[in-house]
Order: sequence, then C-alpha cells, then structure tokens
Amino acid sequence: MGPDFVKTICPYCGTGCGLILAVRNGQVVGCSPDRGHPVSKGALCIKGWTAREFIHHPERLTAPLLKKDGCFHEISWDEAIDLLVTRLRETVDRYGPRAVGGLCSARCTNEENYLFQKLIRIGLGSNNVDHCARLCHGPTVAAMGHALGSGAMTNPIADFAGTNFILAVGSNAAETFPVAMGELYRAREKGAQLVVIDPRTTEMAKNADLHLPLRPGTDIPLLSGMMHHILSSGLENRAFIEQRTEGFSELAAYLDDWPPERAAQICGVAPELIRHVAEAYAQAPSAMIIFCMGITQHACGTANVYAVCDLALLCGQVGRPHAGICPLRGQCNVQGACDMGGLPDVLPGYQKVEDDWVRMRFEAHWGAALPKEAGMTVTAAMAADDSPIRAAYIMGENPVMSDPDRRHTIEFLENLDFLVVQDIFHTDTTRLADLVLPAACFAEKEGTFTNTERRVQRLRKAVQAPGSALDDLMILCRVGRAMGLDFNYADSAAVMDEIASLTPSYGGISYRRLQYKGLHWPCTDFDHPGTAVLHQKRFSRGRGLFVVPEYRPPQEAPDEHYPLVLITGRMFCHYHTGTMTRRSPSLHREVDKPFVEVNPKDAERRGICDGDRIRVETRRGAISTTARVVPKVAEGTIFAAFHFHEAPADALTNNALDPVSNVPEFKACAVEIAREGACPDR
Ligand SMILES: Nc1nc2c(c(=O)[nH]1)N[C@H]1C(S)=C(S)[C@@H](COP(=O)(O)OP(=O)(O)OC[C@H]3O[C@@H](n4cnc5c(=O)[nH]c(N)nc54)[C@H](O)[C@@H]3O)O[C@H]1N2
Ligand SMILES: Nc1nc2c(c(=O)[nH]1)N[C@H]1C(S)=C(S)[C@@H](COP(=O)(O)OP(=O)(O)OC[C@H]3O[C@@H](n4cnc5c(=O)[nH]c(N)nc54)[C@H](O)[C@@H]3O)O[C@H]1N2
Ligand code: SF4
Ligand SMILES: [Mo]
Repeated sequence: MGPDFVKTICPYCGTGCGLILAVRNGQVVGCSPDRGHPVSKGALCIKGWTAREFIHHPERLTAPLLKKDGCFHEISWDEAIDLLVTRLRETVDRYGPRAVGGLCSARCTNEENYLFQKLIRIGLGSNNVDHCARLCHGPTVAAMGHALGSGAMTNPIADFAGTNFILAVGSNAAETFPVAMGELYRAREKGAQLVVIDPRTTEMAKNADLHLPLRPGTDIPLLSGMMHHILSSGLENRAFIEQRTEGFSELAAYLDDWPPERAAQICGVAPELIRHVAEAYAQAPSAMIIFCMGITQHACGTANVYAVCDLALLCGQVGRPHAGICPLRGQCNVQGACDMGGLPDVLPGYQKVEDDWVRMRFEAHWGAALPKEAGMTVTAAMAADDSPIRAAYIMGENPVMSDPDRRHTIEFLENLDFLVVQDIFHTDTTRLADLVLPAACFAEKEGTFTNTERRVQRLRKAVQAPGSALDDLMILCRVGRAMGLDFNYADSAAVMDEIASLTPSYGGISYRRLQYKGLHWPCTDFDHPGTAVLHQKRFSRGRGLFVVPEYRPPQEAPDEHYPLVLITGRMFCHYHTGTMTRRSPSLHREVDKPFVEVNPKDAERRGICDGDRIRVETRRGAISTTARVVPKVAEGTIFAAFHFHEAPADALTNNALDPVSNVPEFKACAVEIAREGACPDR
C-alpha cells in the first residue's frame, strides 16, 4: 500500500507554507511542498523540506519526568498533573497570584495558546502570561497598535509581487522568510526597486538596488533624515495627511531638527543616499516597508516602529493593495499567540484586561473572576533583582537559550520554588525544571496557526505522538480539570468555536470554513470573507496617528575594553534555539557548528585568521567559537547567531529593555574578541 498524504503547515517561520506529509505505518516518511497552497504555491525552503527529520528522533520526550536528587525519573501523567496543580496552587496560596507566571508558545496552536492564557488567568488568578513576542515584535504590537489600531502586517504576502518599491529595514528576509521573499523577486522581475537598510551586507543587501549600511541602532536618525527631506521637498502626501491622519504638526516640528546632514553624521549613511531613497519611496506609485528584528530588538524598539509608521503615513503608502507596512512575524504562530491573549495586558483579540467591560464579558462567559491588573512582562520579571515570581509554567519556549544574559536567566530559573516545562525535546531550559511534560509536535496534532499575514490555517494530525506524549491541548485540558475548571472540550474545533465567540476579529472563523485556504482576520462573522488588506477606508483606530520617535542610542556603547558592537540574529539553515533544526541530519550537514562573523580589518588587528578559534566576551559572559572572517560585517561590528547551545549568543547579550514594550536590546552590545588558537581542522 502507498503512503497516506496529510496537508499541514510548516512548523518554523511565520510565512506559514503548506506541507504535505507522507505517512506509512504510522511514520512520516516524506515531506513535500503543497502546490495548491495559497501562500507557498508549491515552494518550501530547506527547513520546510526537512521538517520531518526531527519528528521521530530518538531523543523525543516520551513520558513525564520528575527531578529528584538532580536526576529525572519517569512518573505517570496522573502524578505529574497532580504535582503541577498542587505546587502552583501552593505558590498562589503562600505568595498570592502575582507570584506565578506562564509562558505560552508561538510554536503551539491558537487553541493551545487560548487555553493556556485562560488557565493562568482563571485557574491561578494571574495575568502573568507572556511569550516570545516579547523578545521579538513586542514593539510592533505596541507602536502599530497605537498609531494604526492594529499591530499586524497591513497587507498579504502576495501584495509584494505587485508593488513598485520595497524598503526592507532591519530584515534579512531572504534567509528568514525565504518563501515569502519569492513574491519580492517576482516584483523585481516586473521592475520594482529594492532598498535594504542593514548594517550587514546580507545576500539580500548585495542583490538590492541600493544598500544603506547604517550603524547599528541608528534607524531613527536615518528615517528622520528621509522624512525631513520629503517634507522640505514637498513630496509628502498632503491629501492623505489631511484626510486620514492626526498629529502631523508635532511630527513636522520634530523633523525640523533632522536634516539629512545631521542624520548622516549619526547613522553613517551619506546624505545624498538618504535623499535619494526618500524621494524614491515617496514618489513610488505604491511602496511597501518590510521590517523585522533590526528595527524592534533595540532599547528604542517601539520608537523605531513609530518612525517606520510615520514614514508610511507621511507618504500615504499604507491602506491600499501593494502599499503597506509589513512587520514579518517570525514564528509559525506568533501572530496567533498574540491574537489569543498570550500577553500580560490583553485578553484574546487585544481586548484590554484592565477594561472593566471587557473583563465582565469574559467573566460571564468563563464563569470565573479575572484579575484586574495587567501582569508582568517576562523580560521585566526576569530582569528584576527581586522578582516576585516564585513558580513558572513554560509551554514550548527555551528561555535559557533565547532570553538575554543567560547567566541571569539561569539564576532566575534556578531560584524558583517550582518550574514546569512542556516541550518535545530536552532543552537547556527543561534541564532546570522540576517537572518536564512531553508534548506532541506539529505533525501529531490538530489545531490552527495564524501566519504573518493574519491567515488562520489548519494544522492536521498525521501520526501519533511518541510514548505517552500528549498534545498540548490535551495536557492543558487535564490540568484545567484538575484545577476544577470546565475544560471539557471535545476537540480543538470546539476550542476555536469558543475563541470565535469571544474574539471579534476571529468571529467568523470555524474549522468548517478554514479547510485548505485559511482566512485572514479580521473575519467578523460567518458570512465575512476575511480581510487581506487592513486600513483601506479608515485605520482601525480611526485616523492614523503620527508619533514623534524619540531617539536613544544603544544602551551599551563600545569602549576601550569592549571596542566592537555585537549584533545577534539568525541564519538560513537553522531555527532559533536549534532544538529541531539541529536534530535534522540534512541541516546539520549544511551548518554543523557555531561561528561568528568578523570583519577582515578587525580580525587582522587581533591576529585572527578565518577559521581560528576565538573567545568572544562581553560584560555578561564569554563564549568560545570559530571566526568567519568576512566583509559581510562592517568594521567595528561582529555577528553571532543564537542557534548553538555549545556557544550560546545569549551568554553575551544585554538585558537592557525598551521601556514601552520591554523588548531586550539583542541587536547591539559592546564586545571584544581574541584569538584562542588555530582552526582544529588545519
Ligand atoms: N532561518 C531562520 N528563519 C527564521 C528564524 C530563524 O531562527 N531561522 N526565526 C524567525 C523569527 S521568530 C523571527 S523574529 C524572524 C527574524 O527575522 P530577521 O529580523 O530578518 O532576522 P535577524 O537575523 O534577527 O535580523 C535581521 C537583520 O537585522 C540587521 N540589523 C541589526 N541591527 C540593526 C539595526 O540597528 N538597524 C537595521 N536596520 N538593521 C539591523 C541584522 O544585520 C540582520 O541582518 O525570522 C524568522 N525566520
Ligand atoms: N541573541 C538573540 N536572542 C534572541 C533573538 C535574537 O535575535 N538574538 N531573537 C528572539 C526572538 S525574535 C525569538 S521569537 C525568540 C525565540 O525563543 P524561543 O521561543 O525560546 O525559541 P524556540 O527555539 O523557538 O523555542 C521553542 C521551544 O518549543 C519547543 N516546541 C516546538 N514545538 C512544540 C510543540 O508543539 N509543543 C511544545 N510544548 N513545545 C514545542 C521547541 O523544542 C523549543 O524548545 O528568541 C529570541 N532570542
Ligand atoms: S519559508 Fe518558513 S514556513 Fe516556508 S518552508 Fe521555510 S521555514 Fe517553513
Ligand atoms: Mo521572533
């Protein structure tokens, strides 16, 4: 008999490509692209093609594990759930509900995230729920939510193909959203211009019409210089500003101080280039801005996003097909985890938890009281010297490898009275847990993911989870019932029905309607076709709001001890903390060990050759890794990816936070490197 084929969604990035899993004898034996998929149209990147390789890996977690005397022992699910509920409840009884916190997961489904935040909120009485969006597009949710009324991408991915101008700011999308970028290449074939603003000469920057290699953390001066020039040349869209925006005069007054010459001195990009790009963007019939972590992961991340929105509003390049602001959302379901209220200040659909009417509505539906005060962000809770958090429930996150300042993160987690981690593999974080719960992976469960363009899509179960591992939804239902909650859902479709009844933007979403194409939210009722382009007639908040972006340089400047700037981020073949991609033999063959990119001049000064072992040190810690000497990084900067547990980049990073969104400054801190020895292979 031939294999069965199951259509599902890629478990990695937010593009949300369609995968077809081939199943034979209960095993996933093949993984191929889905030609009929509306986003990926038969394409996958190397991570999608190889996504089956970790599913049946022998190191998958297969039973609940309890730590005793420093070693993990298998226990039954009944014992595990009983212990989890007892210990979390004890903490609440002793220290109050603000002493517990939970991290939900951008790798889990909407239904799982919805139940997770519901559990923490009504089962434990705490709004301390957060997830990796805090490390990622938190500034976007804050700034675009404030300026436009919605923190999500304004246009669908397909719109790239029909635009005239693409400005990619702080985004290495060719490596991080490769299939989405296929549409960008189609646009360029039709003559669209691509301008990349990135301190590194990435492949995308190399292939762009123009690359502006700014100094790290200087996007506000650069964008302000562009806006100054647009205004002083009369290239702003007056009709759009008058009819659809507010706050213009405050922005205009602020821009007076930012002539391109002043901007250039700070950002290091020539004033002629700033003027040229400003004119091209303003004059393009339609233009789209793509921005990612180079914008958000700064102590001025929220202000950076305001600057991006200001530029688009000034030129009326938003609210139309092929013209918009596109924060590419990173994880397969980070958009959904935010939509589901996996954040300390909002319930599902970004409804403010501190709003009495909102709370009353949820309380009536859930039959339980909700805590009134917003919870703590995970980064603030971890960074605080005397954090109130005493116990934590982490579902599908690996903060020891992904939060800034690893030593501090480990100290925080070790100091907890109780830590439970639910994952598919052991990670650097599970090892610190008291209790580890084995979860089913994407191929072993039903549910939905919401991709970066707000498309809600169905995940389908292809095979059984290994051993006694359970899907996250089932685990949460059992925990909820053990807490005395009415978590008696027949299946994930029933959870979606509850989500739809409480979340206006998901009001018309049901499994029956989703099938194979998905639906873009807002989709408010069962006849609503979904909304691909936002803000067409009016902004979600009414008028688009200009906000003055307050410039703050990176919080840790280079000095004589740490004279270089460390930029951290990603590479094509690996994904985040590597729990899945580093277990894939094909991806391991592509990149099998960590490295740091160093500029040839900085290397030469230190006697470092390509391939040498080097020590990389900041005020927080040091790692030992391999130097890749390349002009891709500018003199005075180095780049490290955070995929490698043997040389964890987050041992180095700074936990200086953006005061509004609390995103950490992953993209700039002071560092020094030194040669340790020759390359072992030479
Ligand atoms: N292969 C792969 N793809 C992924 C992921 C992965 O781990 N691996 N992760 C997913 C996730 S969750 C996310 S959030 C996205 C992230 O996607 P991206 O944001 O595209 O990836 P990063 O490597 O974090 O950083 C992007 C670029 O920002 C630049 N940069 C650094 N500092 C600055 C600055 O001050 N200004 C400007 N303008 N640019 C700067 C860096 O040089 C880098 O090229 O990728 C998603 N896709
Ligand atoms: N230095 C530095 N650090 C960074 C960044 C950076 O650019 N530089 N970027 C930040 C960003 S943008 C992000 S989004 C974060 C990501 O940070 P994390 O979310 O902590 O990283 P992941 O590796 O995606 O962790 C997800 C975990 O979920 C597990 N998992 C996968 N599928 C399932 C499932 O179905 N169920 C359960 N229960 N678990 C599952 C995986 O094994 C993994 O351990 O990292 C941040 N950290
Ligand atoms: S682009 Fe993203 S969603 Fe598509 S196959 Fe690659 S990792 Fe998966
Ligand atoms: Mo992310």
